[in-house]
Amino acid sequence: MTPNITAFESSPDRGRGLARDMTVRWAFEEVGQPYDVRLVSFKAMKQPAHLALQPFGQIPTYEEGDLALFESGAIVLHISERHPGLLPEDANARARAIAWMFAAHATMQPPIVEREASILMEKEKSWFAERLPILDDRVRVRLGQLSRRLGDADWLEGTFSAGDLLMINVLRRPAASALLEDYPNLAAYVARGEARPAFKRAFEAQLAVFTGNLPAG
Ligand code: GTB
Repeated sequence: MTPNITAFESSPDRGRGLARDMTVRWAFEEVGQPYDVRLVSFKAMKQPAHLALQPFGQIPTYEEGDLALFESGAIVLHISERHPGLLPEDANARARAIAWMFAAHATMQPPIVEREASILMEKEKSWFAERLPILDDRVRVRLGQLSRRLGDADWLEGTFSAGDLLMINVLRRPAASALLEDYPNLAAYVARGEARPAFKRAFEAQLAVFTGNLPAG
């Protein structure tokens, strides 16, 4: 059975691959699993049918047979456990790759999302100019730590894993990528991820939703 995911019918990122369906699409492409996409409007995301799948009224969701999942990290973990390619066979290496998945979403992402939300929603506030450097510093602390850990390595734990996939998607968020020029090894790490054929296929697929060039059928 082909799994089905949801994505924005009309993405506010204008096809830049910043919404979380990109993460899931990339994972599918890495493991060679075909998938279907159901596009949803902002209105439909808040209706009971979608809330039954995603209690917070967001995309992406994942459905396959009797299984319905939400949270992009959980979906990528599920895909990685079902198919070879994104998690090492060795139990300890696998556990460490999963630790990096949690690190991406639970440690790196919060200050990045906080900076993003402030830039989007607080720009007109009298205190914004004072707050922004504080938020920048919080992101820089995490970028610096990650940069030191990655060093000259290509990937976080030897071979490319679901941990890298989630981490690179977090670093692609504008609130992080805007600061990456001060961390050349992280900028190169993101570029390496984006150069992967699976990333490119996922990117083209989400872009086709925006341009209207969807494959027939
Ligand atoms: N923790 C959840 C997960 O990882 O799955 C977060 C899911 C989430 O944030 N979904 C967003 C959503 O559905 C889309 S990705 N938002 C609608 C809502 O909450 O009402 C976040 C996102 C949205 C838009 C851009 N953009 O335009 O650049 C980038 C990222």
